[in-house]
Amino acid sequence: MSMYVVGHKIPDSDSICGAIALAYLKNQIDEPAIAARLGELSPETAFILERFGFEAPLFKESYAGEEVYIVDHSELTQAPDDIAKATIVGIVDHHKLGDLTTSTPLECWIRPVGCSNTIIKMMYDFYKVDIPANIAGIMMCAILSDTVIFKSPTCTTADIRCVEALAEIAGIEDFKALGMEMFKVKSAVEGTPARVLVMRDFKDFNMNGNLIGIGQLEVIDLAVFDSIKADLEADIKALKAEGKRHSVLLLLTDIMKEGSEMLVISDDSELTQKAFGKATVDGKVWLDGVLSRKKQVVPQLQKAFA
Ligand SMILES: [Mn+2]
Repeated sequence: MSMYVVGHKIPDSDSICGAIALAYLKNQIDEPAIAARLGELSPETAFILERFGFEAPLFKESYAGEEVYIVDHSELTQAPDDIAKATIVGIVDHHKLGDLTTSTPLECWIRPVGCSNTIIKMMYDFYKVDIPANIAGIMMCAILSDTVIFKSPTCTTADIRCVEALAEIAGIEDFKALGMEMFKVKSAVEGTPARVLVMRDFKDFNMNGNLIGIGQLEVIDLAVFDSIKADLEADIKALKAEGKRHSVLLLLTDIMKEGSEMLVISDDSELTQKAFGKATVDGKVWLDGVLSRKKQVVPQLQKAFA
């Protein structure tokens, strides 16, 4: 029986490239594996797969009765809906430990680094398996994406060394230029419906019983949002009204200015004051230096809900 290797809902490049890279490694060590995904590819991920000649992993939402290797998350809200009916055989992740539990022993590769693919590279080294050039390419791009080309406070020396090694294997001389190309693809938001943008990189978190949805759009210039910001604000308001969320937050991240404007709809009008020491004015707040949802937004919100 093959295991399925799958990243989180609304997959990002780390989840997709990680599933492909880890499934390949598992097959090389005689543990049959199939890369899968829980959603559509983002334009950035489509660009990466096209650049290195990969098809999208298998789209599969149901895993009841299957063996599953979890990539890039450990939160129930981000996992397959029927994960409780599956056997989790392993987790590779670089987020805070979530609430997924298992009934059987599993392998865990969890490290506080900038990207799951950095850990997957450690797994290749551990098993002494050579990384093919095209797989090295997608792993490298996933790390450049997650670490915002090394600018994110989540980036570690291990991530940088890893990108350098993978770039050599992939035969990419100027990996920073390729990283900028990726972020240019990410910045092309005009003409895309507001809901698609809000949900493009969206994660739900359970914070002390409150459901908090946090989206993020990383661009090279916030001016791309000038003509559509009102639509985005209206859409997160609609999204909150449709569901059971306490708050819907959308981070508009400027990777060059290195900060984020957060659009806020919340049951608690003091939320950003409590979490970040800055009041929300007219549904918005500028958070200087904030690039990382996992390190600079989620923990601060968790504390506000504690
Ligand atoms: Mn990741």
